[in-house]
Amino acid sequence: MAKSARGAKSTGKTKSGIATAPRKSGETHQIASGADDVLTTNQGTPISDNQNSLKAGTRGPTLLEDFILREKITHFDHERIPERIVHARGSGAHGYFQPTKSMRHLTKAKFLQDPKQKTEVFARFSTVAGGAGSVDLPRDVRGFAVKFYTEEGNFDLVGNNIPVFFIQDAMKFPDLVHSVKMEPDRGFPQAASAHDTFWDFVSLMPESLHMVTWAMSDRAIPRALRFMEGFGVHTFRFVNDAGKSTFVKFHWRPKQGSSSVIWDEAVKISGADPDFHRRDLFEAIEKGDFPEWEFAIQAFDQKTADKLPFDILDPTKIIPEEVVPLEVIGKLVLNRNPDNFFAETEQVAFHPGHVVPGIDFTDDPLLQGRLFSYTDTQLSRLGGPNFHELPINKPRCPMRNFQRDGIHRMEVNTGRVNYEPNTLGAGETPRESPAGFATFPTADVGDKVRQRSETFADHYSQARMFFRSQTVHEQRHIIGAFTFELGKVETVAIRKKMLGHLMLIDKDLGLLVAEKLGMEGEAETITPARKPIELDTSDALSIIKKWAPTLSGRKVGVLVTDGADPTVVNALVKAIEKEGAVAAIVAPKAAGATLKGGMLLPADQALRGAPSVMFDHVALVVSAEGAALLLKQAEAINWIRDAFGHLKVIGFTAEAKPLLDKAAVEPDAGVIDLKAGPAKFIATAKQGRIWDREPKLRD
Ligand code: HDE
Repeated sequence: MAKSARGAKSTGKTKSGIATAPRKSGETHQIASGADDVLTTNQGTPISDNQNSLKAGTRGPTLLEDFILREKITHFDHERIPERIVHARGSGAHGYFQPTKSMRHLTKAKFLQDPKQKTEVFARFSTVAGGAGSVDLPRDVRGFAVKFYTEEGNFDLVGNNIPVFFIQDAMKFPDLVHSVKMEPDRGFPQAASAHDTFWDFVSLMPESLHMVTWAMSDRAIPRALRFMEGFGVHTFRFVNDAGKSTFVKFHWRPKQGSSSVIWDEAVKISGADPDFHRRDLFEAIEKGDFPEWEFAIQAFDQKTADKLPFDILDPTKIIPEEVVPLEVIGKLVLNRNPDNFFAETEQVAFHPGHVVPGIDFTDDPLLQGRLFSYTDTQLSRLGGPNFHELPINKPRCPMRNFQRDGIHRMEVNTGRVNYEPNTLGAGETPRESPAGFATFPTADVGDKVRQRSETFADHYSQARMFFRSQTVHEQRHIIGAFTFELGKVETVAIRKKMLGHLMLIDKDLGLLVAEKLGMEGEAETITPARKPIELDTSDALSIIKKWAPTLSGRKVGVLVTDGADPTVVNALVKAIEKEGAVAAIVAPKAAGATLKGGMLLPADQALRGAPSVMFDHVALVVSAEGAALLLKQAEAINWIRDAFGHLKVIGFTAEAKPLLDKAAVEPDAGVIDLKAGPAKFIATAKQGRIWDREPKLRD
């Protein structure tokens, strides 16, 4: 049962006996502590009293002389560093990358040559708008950043879970971020785009509409970090040994499949478990259920680029998979949790400019701006130019150059020579190498201008393609999200302008949102800079269309009361675990439930602390007396009502019927009697949510 997952925490072994990957990074900086060790100051001076400060008399003033107290308090005062200006809240994990085939024909990057070679990685997932202490499930884009510690230096793929971006030019980034963050006078809302300043900005920047439509979709409320796709967003280049360049777009595809939660669920999860995503990632790795992604590329040449109706340098556009197919070239496995959240997840410094020979940039104006920003931000965030020496950021290959000194320098360089070229370094002095990174030479040079290319001017066609590629259920969610967000906007003129944009994306989308806002006929007429064109829809853009039936990695909450039938509980739990899912026992009391026959079944969670939003599906295995007690508890009725409202499969025993009735559960294909065993419950749950239930519950 799920309990064993908890028991595995400190052993390094999982319930299935799988050992998590051995500790590797930063070993030289780790301090092992034993019971016999003496407490010391940071200078190593043994401490005899860690309870009392030095005072003039037991009731007298504390003395300035107390260097132990001052050292301790000074350190404490500075235990926080400025959080990231964006992507402040994140969760990370270690793992490895392995190519599935050699990519020698396209790139000379050494870590992509040999399918037998594993490269150590650290990945960090994040929300964008909220602060470091905000919740995991706001409606937001998620960062998906991976640091590859390759033998030729670190390669950082600093992407998102949405394949396009809000803006086309780095010049607009501070404006975008200011508009979405808390409003500067009032300091709210935290981690939310549903406010006037964001929608004011969006309504004036039609280039953001494609990404905004993605952000209003279920992609922005993922079920878990493990269930997200990732994208490099910009067009990059691969360069091979012969110096030939090929354009590439990078993709991460979760082996676990993609899934999201429902907005009402997200709202409730934020209260029930603000760390929902962080906990999920940590627990999955801790129990040996290692998340895995396929690494895929879309590779294409200039000829293909020229045929596309968009500019490949425009980061607000995708290249549909149906036009340039994805080629899987490797896999990413996350198999070790950080030892220390601060040292690793907080101090890791990603940078799209961290590339290795064989990978190069394009002139995407957003990417070009990013190449400046990421080093600059670390100077204030990590306090100086030596952040590359922190264990989590340090290349695993040798790092040699003549950069010296600066705040927090850890390396103790020796010798007289700190310049190049030199003759005095005698044999110990690093030199340039022809195999080193060389920028791919491009010929295009133009006038010095501040202008947007004409080829960036269509802002509606791909937003339309995205909306029309969704299932009706997903479209309903997008309409609901726009209605919710614009409903929070107080300035009516902004709403009207947004409705005008939505009409251009898709007339039905605009009309339905207007109707739900009670603003029929109020859309402002907007003349697009370029008339949208009709594009083929793409099934790859829908999460539901790609659903592969599975329960693997999911969590089923089983509500059990005193007197419940142990045969039903055991059969159900066994069947759930056989699918690679977790069965979490939820009981009215934290200690557990005493089953028929007298055996105590320990609870994984007490009902009060585990609302049904924390599970993918639920089951009720209760006795008649147990049900009678639960009938009087709002938590129990909400548990069931929410599970039904969130379109989950609900398994039940006959005794639970009064509870289902009180929770207004109507029989449908997802409400399943467990009398005949768990098979039907499992088969239905593998299909995912009961989407057909939704129109009956919310418009
Ligand atoms: Fe970032 N971004 N960004 N960004 N970004 C940062 O760097 C920036 C953009 C992304 O887990 C910052 O170290 C500019 C696109 C991720 O540590 C900062 C522009 C994409 C993370 C910064 C962009 C991203 C960041 C804040 C427009 C997807 C978190 C702290 C020109 C392809 C990485 C830091 C982590 C973080 C700047 C646009 C992804 C301020 C100027 C597009 C995943 O440097």
